[in-house]
Amino acid sequence: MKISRREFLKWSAAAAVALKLNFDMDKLNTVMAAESDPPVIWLQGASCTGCSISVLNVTNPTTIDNVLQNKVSMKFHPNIDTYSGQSAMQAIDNAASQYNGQFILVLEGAVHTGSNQNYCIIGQLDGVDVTMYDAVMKYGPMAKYVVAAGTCASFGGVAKAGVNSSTCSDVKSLLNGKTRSSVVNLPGCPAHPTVLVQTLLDLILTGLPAIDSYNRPTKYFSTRIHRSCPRKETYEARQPGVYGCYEEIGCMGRSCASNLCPSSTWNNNRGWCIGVNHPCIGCASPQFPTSPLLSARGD
Ligand code: FSX
Ligand code: SF4
Repeated sequence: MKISRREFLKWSAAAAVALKLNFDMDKLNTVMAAESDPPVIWLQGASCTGCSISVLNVTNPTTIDNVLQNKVSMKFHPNIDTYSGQSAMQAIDNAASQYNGQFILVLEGAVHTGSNQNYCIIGQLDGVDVTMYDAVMKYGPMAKYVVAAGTCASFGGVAKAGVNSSTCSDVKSLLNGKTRSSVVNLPGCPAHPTVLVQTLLDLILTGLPAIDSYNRPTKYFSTRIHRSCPRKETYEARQPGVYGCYEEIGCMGRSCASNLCPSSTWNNNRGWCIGVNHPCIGCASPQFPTSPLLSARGD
């Protein structure tokens, strides 16, 4: 049987995964994704890595193996790359230089600004510490598109909550006026996997999507959850865990915009917060985390 080089590489990657072999995803993607497409560099700052976990679990529009093998040329991702230390930082720097003005920079997590930005050092390049702030300010202006993945990167989120003693900032405030196009905010704690992957594909295939005043794609953030919630007009629940509408106990569905939560839901369409009998905590809101539920618990 005759197979193409592309098929051979796909089978090799699948076999390597099955056998738990260590293979260089960067080199593989360099070959398999279209070289003319904008590659992706993904960096993590003040986050819990939840947005990366979310994207690794994507099922719609396709699964992560197909994304990484055929759709997106991922030049660097902290959790799936085999690089570490100097070679990781060098890989990021090389990719940014090689694809200057062409790559998509995905930033996950908020960015520490105080104490010389030293609360978040992401690595060393030639013996010099590189902070997340340094990386954002260096690579942000070089990128064709900048995507803020998750509420922390979009609005500060959990990382910036309360008195913000670690001086976290959202991405857009730091890069204001310094990027080649508007920062695209994809809030959600974590960001929805379909929103993340489809937005990357939209950027690659058609360019910047329509965005609202919070820089969110209107395609995913035009509707508040309450508007399409199936619990409207149902029994008013007095506590989580029982079926009903949670308005009386602080549901944030009236103020939180997220088209996919009530429709596509989460976990391969298995469920969503209200669907499993918990009020919406507004995790995609610019004000998150300020849910009355969280305050009531003293968080
Ligand atoms: Fe924040 Fe995300 Fe919440 Fe965690 O990118 S949006 S804490 S799920 O990982 O940064
Ligand atoms: Fe609205 Fe929340 Fe009640 Fe759903 S559970 S109808 S989002 S208040």
